[in-house]
Amino acid sequence: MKKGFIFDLDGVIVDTAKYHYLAWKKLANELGFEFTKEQNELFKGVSRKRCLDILLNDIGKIAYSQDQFDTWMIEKNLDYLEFIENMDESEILPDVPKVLTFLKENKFPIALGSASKNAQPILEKVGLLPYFDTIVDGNNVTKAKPDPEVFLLAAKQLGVNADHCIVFEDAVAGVEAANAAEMVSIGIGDDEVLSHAKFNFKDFTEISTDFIKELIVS
Ligand code: G16
Ligand code: MG
Repeated sequence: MKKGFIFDLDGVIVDTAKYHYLAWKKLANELGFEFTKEQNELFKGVSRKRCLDILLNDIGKIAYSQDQFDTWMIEKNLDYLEFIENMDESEILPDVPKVLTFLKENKFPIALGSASKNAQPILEKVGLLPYFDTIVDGNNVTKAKPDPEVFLLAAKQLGVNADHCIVFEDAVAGVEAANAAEMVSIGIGDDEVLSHAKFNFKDFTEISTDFIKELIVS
């Protein structure tokens, strides 16, 4: 049976973490506390709601009403949308198009599996939307990574069995989600952090088409 390929967005295709960081930092500063780049690491692959939970309860340790929580969620996203407004293809991470083109030329189904609710406009901005047969993101799932829901739905929409899917992920929660879905997990980033991935690469410059050919036949 044919293999399917699922890509995470932030940290795999583009580095939107820096824009999420700026928007969360702006909110934290307005609320009177600091938010560091190290703390931003905890937010990678994590849903917007969960990020705000962590920001208010664990980092800021402030009291708030449900109305305030909802307002801050909206405010953070509006700031984030401003930060990503001018994104273009120069922000695609190295050699991502090489891998996408190889898969497309060989007619392998490709899905996005992201926690973000802004995934589709980002793919449009960087010009990669045409590569994707389906997009599953924060708008389509109820359970966040490490739950496998996002990847299982992507496999279903591609018409590929879960155990024939290969997932590229930069977040611990994402690797766990791929493993829970019984997919082949490929960690992109620090192999010590992503030690549960089946294969590890620093970025796509380390991934050869020969490696992908091996995945396809294995
Ligand atoms: C991305 C980021 C997370 C972000 C989440 C939700 O996930 O890694 O930091 O909190 O999306 O994003 P939004 O606020 O745009 O809905 P992924 O799965 O693409 O790495
Ligand atoms: Mg990610």
